[in-house]
Amino acid sequence: MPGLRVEVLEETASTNAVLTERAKASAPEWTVVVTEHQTRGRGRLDRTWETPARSALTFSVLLRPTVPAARWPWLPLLTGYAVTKALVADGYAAGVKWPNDVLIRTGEQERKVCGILVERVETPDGPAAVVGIGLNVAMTAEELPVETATSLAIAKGTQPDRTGVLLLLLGTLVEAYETWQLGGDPAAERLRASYSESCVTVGRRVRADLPGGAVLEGEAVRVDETGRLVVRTSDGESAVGAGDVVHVRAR
Ligand code: BT5
Repeated sequence: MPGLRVEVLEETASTNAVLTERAKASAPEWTVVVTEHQTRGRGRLDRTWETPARSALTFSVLLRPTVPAARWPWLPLLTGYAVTKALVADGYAAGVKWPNDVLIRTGEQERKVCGILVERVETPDGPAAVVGIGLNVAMTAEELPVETATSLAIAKGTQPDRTGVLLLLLGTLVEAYETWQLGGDPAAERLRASYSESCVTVGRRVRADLPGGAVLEGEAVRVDETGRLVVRTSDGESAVGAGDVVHVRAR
């Protein structure tokens, strides 16, 4: 188990931004920045991540992967898988929506409980990954920023302990990352299998909005070796890359 260095900030704009600065100043792997109140949380593609003070877990973890560059696209998926594994272990009906939104199922509905933003940062010590995780923990229905969201408290009907959930998430992230990072090809293949099992997108009808306005619609059939989602349409199979997709919606 690596040494975690956890820094807790009362309030900050974005933990990813703070950790990027720490990474450039040579912070070691497994430096973690947590905030009680994130005021300008960042989503992907310039979207925002909104959470009221003390109601969510908003934190970032610094990784310095040594795997070949071609494997880096798996990091966001690995993180989504690790969060899902922790939530399932804690009794939630959680699954990953490709590539890395974590959803909780209640009845017929699937709602987003966690968003992940992984950013590659160039540092004097080589490229690093800033892994940002936002998990809705204590929010009430009124406090949710969008209709498609949920929180652990809403899913369970009781208030979970935020510190306990943080430690659980860090535990599964450490385990999944170290196994993948040290285990070569067999571990990469095992991650693909485990990720695919926890991925609620595979087997569903999806619509991917591609850059430039093109739309791909069909059945998501698998996740390939590079982490892309393979979609079968009447024209055959196409692989959709994590960077290309704005939205994949299950029908
Ligand atoms: C994400 O983006 O889901 C990545 C969110 C990453 C947030 C973490 S918090 C710690 C770290 N520091 C940061 O600054 N960021 C990271 P995306 O897939 O683009 O989803 C953003 C969309 O999710 C928004 O446009 C809203 O529709 C929705 N959204 C915003 N806040 C939400 C919330 N609390 N729960 C569920 N959905 C939310």
